[in-house]
Amino acid sequence: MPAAPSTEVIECDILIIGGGMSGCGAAFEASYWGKGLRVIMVEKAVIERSGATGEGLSAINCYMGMKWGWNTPEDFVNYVRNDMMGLAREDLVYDVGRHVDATVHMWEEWGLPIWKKPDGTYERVGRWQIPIHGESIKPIVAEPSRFALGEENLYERILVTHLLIDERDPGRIAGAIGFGVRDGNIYEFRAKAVICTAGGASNIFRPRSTGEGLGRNWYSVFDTGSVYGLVIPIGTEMTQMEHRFVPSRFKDGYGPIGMWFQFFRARATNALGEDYTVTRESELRKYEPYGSAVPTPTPLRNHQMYLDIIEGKGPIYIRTEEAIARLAGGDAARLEEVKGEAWEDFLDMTISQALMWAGQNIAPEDTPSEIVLAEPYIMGSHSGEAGAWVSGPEGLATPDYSWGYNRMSTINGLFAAGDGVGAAPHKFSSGSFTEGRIAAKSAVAYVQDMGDTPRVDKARVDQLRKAIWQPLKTLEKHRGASTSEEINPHYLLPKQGLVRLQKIMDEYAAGTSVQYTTSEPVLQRGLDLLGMLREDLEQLGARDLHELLRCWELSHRAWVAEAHVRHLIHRKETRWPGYYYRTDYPDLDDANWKVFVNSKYDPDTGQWDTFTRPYHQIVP
Ligand code: SFD
Ligand code: AMP
Repeated sequence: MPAAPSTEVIECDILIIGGGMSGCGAAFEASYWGKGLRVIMVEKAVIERSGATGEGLSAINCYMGMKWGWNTPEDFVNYVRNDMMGLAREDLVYDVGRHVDATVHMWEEWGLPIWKKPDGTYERVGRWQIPIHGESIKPIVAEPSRFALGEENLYERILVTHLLIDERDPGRIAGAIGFGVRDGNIYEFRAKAVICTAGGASNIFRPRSTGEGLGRNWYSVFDTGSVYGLVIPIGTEMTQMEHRFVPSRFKDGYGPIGMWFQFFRARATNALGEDYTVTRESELRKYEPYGSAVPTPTPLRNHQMYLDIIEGKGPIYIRTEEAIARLAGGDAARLEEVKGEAWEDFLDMTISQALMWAGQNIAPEDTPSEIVLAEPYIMGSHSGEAGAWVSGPEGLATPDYSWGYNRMSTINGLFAAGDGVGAAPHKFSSGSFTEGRIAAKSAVAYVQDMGDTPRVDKARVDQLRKAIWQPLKTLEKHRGASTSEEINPHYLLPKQGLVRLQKIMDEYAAGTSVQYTTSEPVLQRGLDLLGMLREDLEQLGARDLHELLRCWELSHRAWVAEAHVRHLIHRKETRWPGYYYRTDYPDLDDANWKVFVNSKYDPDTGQWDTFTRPYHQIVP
């Protein structure tokens, strides 16, 4: 390990951070519109298998089907608004809805196999979802983006640790800094515009899978909250950071349930054989007008299952055997086909679930499978809406939702997409790629319109270079103070810090061990403990570059956790039962809280400001 890393400086016009779904969309579009501009992408892994879709997908969950008259963007806004229990940025959601089909058609041209009916129309899983043979969705989507950028503009295996601001204007972006996870060099990127697409956050909360199961989550373990952990520290305004997604999933393998409920039309029943969506129907009336929405909003579906579980009526089983028998209709050949589709769903997307079936002797045509509510995830692209507060599209955004370029954050020149954009959920893979395209087109316009070039502050860069490397030095300095590298009075290894963060979040911020409940005093105590953890993170130690990566991922996760807790404290109601419950404010309160909760961290004072912004209904 070198005692001090060497630094490479890279100058560009547009810097894309993260080569996942939205990053690939941004690269493709920026390269198209930005002829003559230098567009660079930096990714901590290798884009053909990085991010949430690296493990494959079995469906595209955001598709309007406008060419077949299935849905309009207006329908989509109505669906998303209800699923979020009334709160979404309708300008942003509409914008994704009106453009997303074009993305899906382009992916099909690139070779993505979409399931088709004999008449050539796409098969459908549900109203918005279409099935795909999607194990290779990521390489199919990444390759054209790699090609569009040009090999010399793709910097892989570099973890971005911090954003850089203009030395004359703290409200303006100037680039980013990080280190090579293989070569150990520091990379300083100087850019006129930055598009942050570094993914949502898993492992903020103690997962249900601990010990021997650690590392098995629903959302990608490689999504470490960097999209938030990068933008919050420079003072970007955030929205809905209290929101989380608690997915209902096949137990332990984390297999998604959407295909089973919608395509196979399976029921879920409790130990008494009851279907909670039937027996708990009246519970929905407490949450009108959202309780009557079709489909029932995701948190309320969770809430119905939750009530069965806390009343001791579990386990909950998804009745795969019933659904397969019904679809096969007694035809042996059809049975084989349906069994194949059932296994493919998981082999395409969550192989661990197929392994779980094999390991537990589960044949889905014979045996039902247990489902549970998983630990919370902080994200902005699935059924969660945490992220940056961004400017909306011209002609759709109200004046208070618009301050310039579409998808630009409150920091000039800093754009976001995918999990990074708040209050605009249900984008999934296709919508995230689409939002990357939208952000990139605006970033090109921003760069073309801009006057003088931002300048990075050299003193700040020097300070960051030292800080980035510090965990390696800390460990080296104190190595030998005990007989085990893992137990040392002077440093904390990143895994130890992660476990501590997860314990705090689980117990104080409504994780699984407290059945998703919390209250103001509990959250305040959690915030105190997070403050102490933050202090101790200064003493992180790393034995090698891999652990250095883990240190900085943990730092990003800690920012996400703090923002989440501060937002939870601010919103004094229970808007999303089934995601979390404020025991001190157990009801949904539309009269006072049908507003966005926003926050801003002040890098000069270290203080946070949390406040509200109005919700506007833009689409009837
Ligand atoms: O069934 C840094 N998703 C599903 N989407 C669908 O359309 N259909 C499905 O079937 C989906 N399902 C599903 C999904 C995800 C997962 C994990 C499973 C199942 C098991 C959701 C989508 O995948 C998701 O919405 C999008 O991928 C979000 O896109 P984006 O761009 O916001 O995030 P990303 O793709 O994870 O990319 C992030 C990239 O950033 C890199 N990165 N690079 C440099 N420096 C740093 N500090 C970085 N931090 C992160 C990452 O490596 C990555 O490349 S189902 O459950 O609904
Ligand atoms: P999941 O597999 O849970 O990630 O869900 C995939 C897609 O199906 C998402 O768009 C979900 O919102 C949707 N979905 C899952 N379960 C249901 C359900 N019971 N009713 C309606 N939509 C659902």
